[in-house]
Amino acid sequence: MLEDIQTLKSQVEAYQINTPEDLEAFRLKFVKKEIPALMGNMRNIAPENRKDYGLAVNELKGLAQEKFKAIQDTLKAASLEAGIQAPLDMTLPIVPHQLGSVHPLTLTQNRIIEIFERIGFNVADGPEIEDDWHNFTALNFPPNHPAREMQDTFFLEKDPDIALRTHTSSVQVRLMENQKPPIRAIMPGRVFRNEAISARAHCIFHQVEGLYIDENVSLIDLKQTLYHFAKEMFGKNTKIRFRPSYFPFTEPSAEVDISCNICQGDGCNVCKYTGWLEIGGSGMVDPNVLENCGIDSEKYTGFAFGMGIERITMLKYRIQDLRLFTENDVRFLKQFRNLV
Ligand code: 2NM
Repeated sequence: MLEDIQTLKSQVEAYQINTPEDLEAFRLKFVKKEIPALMGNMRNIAPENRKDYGLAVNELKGLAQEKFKAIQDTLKAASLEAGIQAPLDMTLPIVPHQLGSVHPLTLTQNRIIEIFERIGFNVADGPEIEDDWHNFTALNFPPNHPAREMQDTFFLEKDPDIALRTHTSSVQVRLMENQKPPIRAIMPGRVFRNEAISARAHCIFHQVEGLYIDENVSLIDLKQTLYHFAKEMFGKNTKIRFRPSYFPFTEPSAEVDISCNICQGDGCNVCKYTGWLEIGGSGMVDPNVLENCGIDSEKYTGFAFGMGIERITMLKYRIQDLRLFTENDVRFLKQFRNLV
């Protein structure tokens, strides 16, 4: 039996190939037919010899494949040199040109900017790496506030005064320090919190915060501004409600809800049968914060608000899992192809 393999091996080695047709004949004779036939003989081999036999056939198969590949390359190179190419079929349909799409978070951020720019807000940005003053102290966070703990904030190991910003309020502090009122601006950007990644949380996410400081700015201005935003973003029938809350940097403070855009307030599993969805927080800037930033709190008042861009995007496009935003699965991303 091993002799059969030897014979075939000699034939493979001796086989003359000069043209693509010879090559195809070689492939059909050895690779497709005779070597597989030897393989098929396995059951006629005594069990104690099967291993050697299998190895020998496999070796022969490798030899034939290598010879095929080597000659195929040589023939291809030769035909290219001679200027012979596969004929171009001008009737074939063209390969469609695939355009990329704008990321859903960018879509939402752009829309938010557009809505606020139209009512007179500027867009500001600032550093993602912040010091304690801009991220916490100026914002009225007491020294022992839980947000200042390692498990909530990413601090620089060598210098605990430096951290990745946990909100874009730090940009608002910089703005208030450097600009005289009236100030009317929003700050979209990346923020960082030391959290485990899940369907609802990520350690990197996006926020947009807004700030309006002038003489006589009141809670009515805050409510109307956010009401306008909600209608522009989620449709003109959207309602808004404020729930009293607490933030270190605002007093009074309120959580902001919109009427559920899925059940229109009737109650469904998205709004947990409450008819309302939380979109962010807000309040009147605490006089301490104004003073910390060099603004006369006797003369000026202001409102501020903050919301998560991921959350707004999930509500608007009914996305169930936050992780889709960072996985770059084209099947997800291309659904936003026609939106700008
Ligand atoms: C929020 C909620 C409420 C806020 C406050 C300030 C500042 F700098 F003026 F004090 N910026 N952003 C604020 C207020 C942010 O996010 C949920």
